[in-house]
Amino acid sequence: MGAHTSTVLIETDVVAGCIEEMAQFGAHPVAGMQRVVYTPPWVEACNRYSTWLEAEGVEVRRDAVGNVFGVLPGREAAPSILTGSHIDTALQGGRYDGTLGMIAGYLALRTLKRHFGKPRNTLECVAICDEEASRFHSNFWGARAIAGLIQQGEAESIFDSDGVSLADAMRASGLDPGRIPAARRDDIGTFVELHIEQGPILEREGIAVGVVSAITAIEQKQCLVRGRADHAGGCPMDARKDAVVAAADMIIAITSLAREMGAPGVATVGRINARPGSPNIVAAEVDFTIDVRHPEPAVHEKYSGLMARACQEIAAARGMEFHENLLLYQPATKSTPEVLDVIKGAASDLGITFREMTSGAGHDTQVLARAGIRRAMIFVPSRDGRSHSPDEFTALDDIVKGISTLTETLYRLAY
Ligand code: HGY
Ligand code: MN
Ligand code: MN
Repeated sequence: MGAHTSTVLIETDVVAGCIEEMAQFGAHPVAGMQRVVYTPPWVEACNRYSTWLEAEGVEVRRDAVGNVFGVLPGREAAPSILTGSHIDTALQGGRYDGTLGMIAGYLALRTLKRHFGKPRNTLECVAICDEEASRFHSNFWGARAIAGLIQQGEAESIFDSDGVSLADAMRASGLDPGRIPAARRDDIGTFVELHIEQGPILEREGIAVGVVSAITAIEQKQCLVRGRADHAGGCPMDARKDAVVAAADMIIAITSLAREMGAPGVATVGRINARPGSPNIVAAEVDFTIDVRHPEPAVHEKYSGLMARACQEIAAARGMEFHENLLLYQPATKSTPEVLDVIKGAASDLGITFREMTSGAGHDTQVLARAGIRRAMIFVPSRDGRSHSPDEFTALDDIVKGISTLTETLYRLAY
């Protein structure tokens, strides 16, 4: 690791061109982006990423689940230095979440190869196939493949809303689910992910770059409230077992516990369905999701437990049933101090303002951490803190500072 400052230049118009190009793949007809795994726009975006890399003479490798790697082989047989993020988007999401990190990875490799040639350590960028789980409950699918954390038979047992299995969706994109174990890597030493902040802190403080010291724990559950169907006209209010009313009280209880947990803790009910779902029927069943996050494992565990108990008590008090099913759990993750120091040194020597912060969003980084890979993240500001929305935006000037910090970091790690 050298102490030199590579005087690299990230070209603003090239950055803007890449963002614009990727936004063509999966533009939602109403607003924003919808590029979900193993669909035609996703395939086109992966192909374009490969084309960019090949045009720079960077070797392209695609793994069994469709992660696309650009590889600059190193002079020494040392662990790879990897950068990148996910190529899929949230439902009606924005242009920057994930996409910016994989673009940044490509631009960093391109710049380093052009200026400094062959690295000492193998240097790689990656477009990770699926992080958002927008189509399947696939729970960081791309990063889990790399970390060797996909269970045997899992691809056959997860279905999208049309009943298509993840395995069949892979086959439709030309991928063989039988090969998933081959995607596992044990030769990655360090992962550095650039991402938008998805919150308001950097913008509010006028700071260009966030250096992420920890990522939140995330738990998602599918909840079911079972009451009783009755006639909306004939059944008196005090004789009902209304699943919608019970679910509403549960959601209020969850929200007030989240406030008690305090920042940066949060809880969200992002999806809710009532059945049979008719204006003239008291609902027999409601299902809803809970997403609970906190970067301190003990606080997270305490409040997740309190929320579950509150729901059980609300159901029991009305003679109703409440069941919950775990959809996703990612433990909180701390960044590797040595990698954090390299990022801070890079930003500092480039004269770029930065601060340490935690991430309330989940990231591929925390899954790769579970495979023992050294890691840290670089955040760039999000306008008005907006994300998972078509309104996501980061100013080019900030993006260039973020990518410059990333490029310098990779130079120090790999050259
Ligand atoms: O939900 C998350 O935090 C991530 O953006 N998928
Ligand atoms: Mn996201
Ligand atoms: Mn993301």
